[in-house]
Amino acid sequence: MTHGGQRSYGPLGDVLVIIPTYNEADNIAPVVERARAAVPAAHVLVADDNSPDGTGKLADELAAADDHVHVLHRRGKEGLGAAYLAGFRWGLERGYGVLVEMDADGSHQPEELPRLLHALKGADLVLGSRWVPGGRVVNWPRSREFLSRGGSLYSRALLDVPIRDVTGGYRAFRAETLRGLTMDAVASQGYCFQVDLAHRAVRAGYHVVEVPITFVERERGDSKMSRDIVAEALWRVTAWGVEGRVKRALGRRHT
Ligand SMILES: Nc1nc2c(ncn2[C@@H]2O[C@H](COP(=O)(O)OP(=O)(O)OP(=O)(O)O)[C@@H](O)[C@H]2O)c(=O)[nH]1
Ligand SMILES: [Mg+2]
Repeated sequence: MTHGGQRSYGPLGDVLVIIPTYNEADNIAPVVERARAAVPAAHVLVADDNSPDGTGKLADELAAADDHVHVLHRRGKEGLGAAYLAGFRWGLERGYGVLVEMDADGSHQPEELPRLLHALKGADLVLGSRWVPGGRVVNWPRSREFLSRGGSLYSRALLDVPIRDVTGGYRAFRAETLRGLTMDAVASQGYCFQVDLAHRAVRAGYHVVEVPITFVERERGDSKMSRDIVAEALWRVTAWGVEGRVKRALGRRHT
């Protein structure tokens, strides 16, 4: 998607990869190591919600051994959205130029990060996308693929956003893009946090680019996907869609 034709973009600046964790003890060390190897200059911030399985302590050990690794300890499980908002704040306060969202479970392959960062040189926001040509999903049951594709289609139609993979969570934001989105009002927690941010970015006129990724289903640890998360996404997306339509209809009558 392009807004405003030719635009010049400034240099990217320092990169912070934010990895939210809740009970990812088996995954945290490998994913941090892979991220550090894929983009050696990047810093990593683990945003842990006081995981009962000791993920936070393991992250502390990684941070003690590597000055590019940091840990944000949060009080308890408050959802993916809240963990990312806290991580973004942490990174913006410290002057990072790029903030990356990456799951801990290996679904978002750190080796693909250089491609996302390359695309960000000419964009405000880059989305790793399963549903553009070249994108794919490995080891997903039909039911999960149906839910994800359906969720993206529904959001795309209702919110009128020209994005194929609206629910994905492998993303690279320029710091200015995050600063330009009014985040105080973001209340979404699960997937719809991702829909919410993409929707806000498109509405604000940012140049959003989708880059194909190969998404690999988690091999270790438990999914935090739940019926509640799907339900939240469904009602919030529907409410945003209806609100947008009502506003546009009223706007037309007044002009
Ligand atoms: N800090 C924090 N991290 C969370 C929370 N919920 C999920 N996460 C992390 O967010 C990432 C995505 O969660 P997953 O459980 O993999 O959810 P998912 O990818 O939708 O589900 P699967 O496809 O089944 O893996 C993982 O790194 C989780 O550890 C939370 O409440 N707080
Ligand atoms: Mg996952």
